Amino acid sequence: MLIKSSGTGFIHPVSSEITSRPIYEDRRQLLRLMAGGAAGAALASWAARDALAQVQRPGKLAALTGGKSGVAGAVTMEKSTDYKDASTYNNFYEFGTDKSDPAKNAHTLKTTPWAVEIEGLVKKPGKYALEDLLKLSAQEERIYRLRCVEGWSMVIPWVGYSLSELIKRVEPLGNARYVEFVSQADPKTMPFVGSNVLDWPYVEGLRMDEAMNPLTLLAFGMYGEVLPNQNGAPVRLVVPWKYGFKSAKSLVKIRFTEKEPATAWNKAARQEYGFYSNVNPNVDHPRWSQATERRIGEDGLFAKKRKTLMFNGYEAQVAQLYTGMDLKKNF
Ligand SMILES: Nc1nc2c(c(=O)[nH]1)N[C@H]1C(S)=C(S)[C@@H](COP(=O)(O)O)O[C@H]1N2
Ligand SMILES: [Mo]
Repeated sequence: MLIKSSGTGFIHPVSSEITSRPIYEDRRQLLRLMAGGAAGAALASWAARDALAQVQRPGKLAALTGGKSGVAGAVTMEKSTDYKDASTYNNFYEFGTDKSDPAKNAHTLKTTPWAVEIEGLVKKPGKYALEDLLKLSAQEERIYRLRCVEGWSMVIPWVGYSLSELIKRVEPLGNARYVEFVSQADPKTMPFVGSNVLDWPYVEGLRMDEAMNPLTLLAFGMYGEVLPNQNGAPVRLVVPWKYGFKSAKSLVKIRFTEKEPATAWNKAARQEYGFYSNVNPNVDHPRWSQATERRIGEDGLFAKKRKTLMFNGYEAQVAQLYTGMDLKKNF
């Protein structure tokens, strides 16, 4: 997430000048920029992703059927991002910090056998095998926008069920106020675990009422298939009204706590990544604006930006969770 522009001005050209040109023009311009050494990390990573997508398309994964969701706001009418883009432009720092790294490296992740440990302030703690988690509730398809704090977004048809189904089943105690989510951190299969980019394992957290909101999804699949490793197989969280980093991948632990969990990005840069991390176009990231976003894959490299919506467009469903809170302070 710590991207910096090259400062040459090439990253922010006047969009009206280029969006009408065919894609190959964009690509030629990109190659020229790269040859001249002027392109920033973001552009180089885009090119690497693009090359990768052509040589190494992930094969068809096992089908995972989910009926249409009845949860309010759970299906957007917006066009879904191409599978190719959603599975090759990723943030999964355990496998590298470049957007194309997870698709290249995550094949080493061993997703069977898999279990999720439920612990902390809960009546029914224990190790829950993936097979049992899969069967715990009916799978649904949820078409969610995912907005990354870096300024890009995607629309992805996820398959899973509301996390609340699992929470109800394990019966949290009365003093459980937060839920902590812990990702797998295995240095043998995850080449960047042990690097100093983050404090491993990757940890995220939600307040109990946020975790219980029906939109909060425990996801096992996307595009009707099981999750590809780079998207967080075999089970991850998707919290659509928050920045993408709240949606922890490859979960191995769910812990119920009384105190607000210390989360990985908050520990890495407290002033940049708050605990709540609701998508809020009115609160700038200290190093860049959050007012607009680029939809991945839609309009080519130098796309015209979209206006970012409050709570990523899920205001009607979640705004009441934050009544009386100052969301500029609790960012
Ligand atoms: N374990 C783990 N989970 C993670 C991350 C990560 O680096 N490690 N990156 C987060 C960030 S910053 C984003 S934007 C989303 C990206 O999800 P996607 O690759 O499926 O689009 O995953 C989130 N979950
Ligand atoms: Mo992100």
